[in-house]
Amino acid sequence: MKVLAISLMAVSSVWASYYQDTYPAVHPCPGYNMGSVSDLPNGFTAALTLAGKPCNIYGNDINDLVLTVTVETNNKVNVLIEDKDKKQYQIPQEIVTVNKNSKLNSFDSLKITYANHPTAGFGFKIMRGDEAIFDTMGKPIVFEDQYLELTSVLPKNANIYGMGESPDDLRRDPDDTIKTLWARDAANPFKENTYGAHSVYMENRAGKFHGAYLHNSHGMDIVLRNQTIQYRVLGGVLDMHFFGGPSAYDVINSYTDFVGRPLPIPAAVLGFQNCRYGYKSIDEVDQVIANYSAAGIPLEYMWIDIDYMDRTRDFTFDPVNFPIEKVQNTLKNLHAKKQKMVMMVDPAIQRNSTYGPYVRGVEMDAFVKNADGSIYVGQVWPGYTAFPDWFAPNAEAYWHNEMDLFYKQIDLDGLWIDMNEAASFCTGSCGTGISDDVVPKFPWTIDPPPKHRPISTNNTFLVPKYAIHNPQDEISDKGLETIAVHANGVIDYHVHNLYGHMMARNTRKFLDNLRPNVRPFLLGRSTFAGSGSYVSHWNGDNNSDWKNLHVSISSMLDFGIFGIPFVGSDICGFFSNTTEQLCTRWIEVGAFYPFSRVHNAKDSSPQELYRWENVAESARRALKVRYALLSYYYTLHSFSSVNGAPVARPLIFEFPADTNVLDNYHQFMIGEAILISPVIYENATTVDAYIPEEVWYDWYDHSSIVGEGKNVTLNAPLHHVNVHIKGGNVVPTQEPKMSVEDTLAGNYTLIVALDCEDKAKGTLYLDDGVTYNTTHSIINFTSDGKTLAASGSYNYGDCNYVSKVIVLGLNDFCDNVYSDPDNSNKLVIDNLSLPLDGPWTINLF
Ligand code: MIG
Repeated sequence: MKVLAISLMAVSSVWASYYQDTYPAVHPCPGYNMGSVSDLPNGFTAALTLAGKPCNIYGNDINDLVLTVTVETNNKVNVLIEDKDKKQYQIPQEIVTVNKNSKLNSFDSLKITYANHPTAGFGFKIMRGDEAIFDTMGKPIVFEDQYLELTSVLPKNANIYGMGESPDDLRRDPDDTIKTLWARDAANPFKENTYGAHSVYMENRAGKFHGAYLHNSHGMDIVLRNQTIQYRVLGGVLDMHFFGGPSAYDVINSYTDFVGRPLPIPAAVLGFQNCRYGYKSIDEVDQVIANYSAAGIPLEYMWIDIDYMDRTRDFTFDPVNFPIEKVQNTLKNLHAKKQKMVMMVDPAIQRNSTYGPYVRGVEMDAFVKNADGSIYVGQVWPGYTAFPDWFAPNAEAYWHNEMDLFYKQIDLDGLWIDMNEAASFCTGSCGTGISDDVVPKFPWTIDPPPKHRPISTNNTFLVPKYAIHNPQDEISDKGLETIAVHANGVIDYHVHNLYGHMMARNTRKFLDNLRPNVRPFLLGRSTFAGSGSYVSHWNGDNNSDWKNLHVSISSMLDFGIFGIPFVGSDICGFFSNTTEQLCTRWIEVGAFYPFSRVHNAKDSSPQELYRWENVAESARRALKVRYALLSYYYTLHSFSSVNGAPVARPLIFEFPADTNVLDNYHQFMIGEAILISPVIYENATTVDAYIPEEVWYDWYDHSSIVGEGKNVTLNAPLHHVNVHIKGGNVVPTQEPKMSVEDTLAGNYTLIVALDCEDKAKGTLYLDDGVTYNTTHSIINFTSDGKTLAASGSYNYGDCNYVSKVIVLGLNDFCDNVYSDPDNSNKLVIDNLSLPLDGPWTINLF
């Protein structure tokens, strides 16, 4: 490792934009001066001292800081700036378990340079070769108790991805982006903050990627403007981690190596799933299940929302509409057909002196408190509610016991945790002072709607001086109040963004204890960095409109960056009434989301896929493609859990040097082989699809297109979604059946899609699809256009075989044939029985 101090010319820092309204043109804060440097085994440390008069812009400047730089592997650098007294809140390792001992080593190497700038104090640059990928020189660091600021210059028109959760264009607008990280129960607020908090971004610079992650749980804005990226954080410390590329996958590999790898998924969750909020009875649920079968649409998981609950209370069953015996019967019937069931559980526990989960929570001291030690009482579906405090010593025992009692009633195949921002409908502890016996009548509504309380301006933990761009009157609105107290004495202000993550972690642990060695299925709404190790995710309450269909693609791709690759949006849209055409096109996209589930809001008209013949037809067709590719999806997810690589990928990840795809999110790829070019505009019957330079083969008729790095108009009549296979890949496919299990039990057809050099390769990962620690096989297929060979590790005894090989692109046509509608370059070899338990090589002709 080389650490090198560089001398700097004075750089005048001209501040515009956000300072214009409230601050003078020159930054008001002095920055910090770095003292002498001491070497550490993998880096160095130095004192930082406030370089001038405190500016106290949004808090109190902290005079003495400690800088610790660690080069953990040559491609990962950590710059930690913390207060010398360590009073600022830092995320404990037992909440977000970061890996401080990375073994990754093989990527672009990074170095750090630093200096004391004459007018702005300490600054540093993260260097990749001669290029600074992060550069704070001349931008004073601000470090106050309730405000941190860190600024780096960016190139003009920078290509920044990530930072959320926020429905937005995939590439964040470099001139006008404020990403607010503050978990919020908000339905499809375009560009604003919603459920999760992920302060990681990636940049594509001249074809190479790098990434940066701020490990901090506080509310923050990350601002892209004036060729800078600026972090404005409501507290904690500056704990920055930089990841070299050069590929997008290298960055995500390093990032998920640090915060946690995506959890391995059971294979069944790759099947299609149906949900809605508002099923009136278990009989209606039974009817929906039957209707799917009758329509010939595969249904792997049926979901039940809070409707099953007795007066929307957790862990209970409505005795009239969802009696437990009937629900158990539905589950039994589902299992008989290799189908499964998931139900929802919310964190909020009804406050009611006769309700067991509340009484036990009080006894075990497991709820979030007010400052005076009384229980914090908000409002959610069942009326006044308490909230499990995941910091409480007994929280785990409490929650696991309640979950255990619940699972003794119904032995579910998956669990859905919602409202864990944690959402609450009133601001503050609005039930405090009302007796535990007062239980609002069901259905409980906020009537009259609560008036907003007068905003307290003197408590800066309620109203911090720096107002993050959380579009509510107060940051406490819609959730726990920021001055609510956790068991360790920490107020929610510091840990708000961790609530969903902690609930997920705790719930996952329960599921692991319940069925040791079985991969759980857990879906969570509010997530934080590293949550992918515990939960999968859906993108929450979208709307049934075309823009939301489009944004569902970027939201899915964002979560690939966040390390939660098993993700999808509510197909056909949650709020408002979908239309036949929208739903038809939406399932053509949603069939390819890693997590493919229809979901609908309570008051919206029904949209199960069999409701319209056009929707049903598109569903059958698109899901056939998905099911043919189940083993391909499963292979991708298995690698994801090892190296973080997203399953759904933007084109820019696969073609990082192609500037035409920097902004592209109307198409996406599944792995490196499958390109989806869907219709996302109303009434369109063609798609302007960008076809990167490579040969591509149409999924359905195997005709080829030699991509020229241009848009091509593809036909897309109502039931057709364009799917292409990229030359250079061997794709394992199977005959689609009505269940995942039956599909995966079939023999394989290998599609050998040759590239212009007549080469192709691919991988098939095999295991039992259910347990951890299972033996597995990783089989690599390679072709040179003349032979096809299988080799790899064969520990999972699979008795299936490859029964068919389809070779595409046999003749050397790349240079002179634009397309090959007649399939003259295709060869089909049938009636094979090539094993999957050992290597082989065949001649193709
Ligand atoms: O505020 O349980 O995002 O999927 O259907 C609504 C009812 C509460 C929000 C979830 C949505 C779910 C709904 N929930």
